Amino acid sequence: MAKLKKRSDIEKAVGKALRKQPIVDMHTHLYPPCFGTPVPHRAGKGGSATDPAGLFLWGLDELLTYHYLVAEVFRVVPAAGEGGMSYEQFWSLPKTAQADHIWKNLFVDRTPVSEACRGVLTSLDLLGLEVPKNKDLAKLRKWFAQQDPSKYIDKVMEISHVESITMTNEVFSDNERARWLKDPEKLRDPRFEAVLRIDPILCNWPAAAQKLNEWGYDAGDGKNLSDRNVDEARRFLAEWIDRQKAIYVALSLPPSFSYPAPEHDPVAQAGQVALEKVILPVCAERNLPFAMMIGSRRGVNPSLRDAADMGGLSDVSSVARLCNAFPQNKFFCTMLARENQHELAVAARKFGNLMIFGCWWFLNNPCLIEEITRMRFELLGTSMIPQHSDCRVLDQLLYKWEHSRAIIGKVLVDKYADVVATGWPLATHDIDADVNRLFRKNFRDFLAR
Ligand code: FIX
Ligand code: ZN
Repeated sequence: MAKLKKRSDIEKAVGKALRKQPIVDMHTHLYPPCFGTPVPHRAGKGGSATDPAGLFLWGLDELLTYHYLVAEVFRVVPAAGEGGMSYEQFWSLPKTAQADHIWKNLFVDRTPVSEACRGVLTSLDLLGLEVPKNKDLAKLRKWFAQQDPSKYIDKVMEISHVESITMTNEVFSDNERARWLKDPEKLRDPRFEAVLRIDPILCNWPAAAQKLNEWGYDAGDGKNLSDRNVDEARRFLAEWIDRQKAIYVALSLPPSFSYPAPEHDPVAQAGQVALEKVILPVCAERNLPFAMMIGSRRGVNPSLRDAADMGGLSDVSSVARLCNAFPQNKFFCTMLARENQHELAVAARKFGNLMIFGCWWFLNNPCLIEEITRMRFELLGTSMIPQHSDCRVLDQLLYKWEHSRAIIGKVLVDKYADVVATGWPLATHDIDADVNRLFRKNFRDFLAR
């Protein structure tokens, strides 16, 4: 097998490997059409019937009203005062009018240089669609309205090279829960895998316990967990893992999350009991990883709804203590603060049961993906999962993976060039194997371990 010596040959081999590598996207908020289509695309014509609370989001208007762009439009059109648009006014508009407002203010009146704006343009470009000279959306809307939703999913997955989409299935969302209770078999789509999302169990046990009691599990008073309450909460988790066929269990946590929980905080104390006696034992028994996404400060500006949150510095030592105290458990972890990334990568060097993943949310920007990926390669080699998409709208798979793939490829080329400079023999199949690890195998192996 020929060895690669010149940088240009390495670049070609990395480019080729990336172009043919199928991706398993380990964290998204995407759903297939069987979870309901909120817009009347092809209703009654082979497409799913319209369902206002449906969870399958796709197409131009969803792309333009992504919460990243909602936050950006309120920076340039103030929520109060002359020439502004209040939050209430914005949210009362139909989706197409919200999209028109965002399009006008972020794409027509200004140059769309932010990553979220650029993302819309990349997605349209990859679909072969031209942004009309007069920037009128009518033609584009017509094109999207002609798509068959299920075939369109195939098309987006093919262009983005995504072979499997991992959902986030929120059992504490009434909307989603009702769908699962109705007929779980009707919610299976081989292109999508489920993840049981359980934030309130750890973050707000009193509220979670109240819900569990309403749903027929004896979860107790929300303060203390008796043996019976623990058994019942375990039963709840196990039943939902089965119902969803979940491949892991996940939640997001505020920057203040600490393990052990602070003594003066009874809610955090109860959460810790739920973690130690319910979540981790069930995950261990089922051999499912527990994913912690740490650092989201929720509802900083509630009027922005999904765009209301920001981030903060988290405590990596708590993650290390959990990995140490529960060696029989497997942990996925990502953190939202740039300042946490180095310490988290160092923690992953200490614990084989910790798999770090992705450049989450406000880190999913080219300059930060590059910095974080480079640092991870240097500390962990290829034993990590460099990216997930966090898409909420199907078509975002196109841009999120296109942008990340290019950056990960660029960093890989640098790392290979450094190794080759020492005389190390590097072959194309080594590159193919590494790329496979990064985009698919590390995730699958960790699940199977
Ligand atoms: O908690 C999460 O999974 C976050 O990724 C989301 O809640 C967040 O709103 C998001 O879309 C980030 O990209
Ligand atoms: Zn997410």
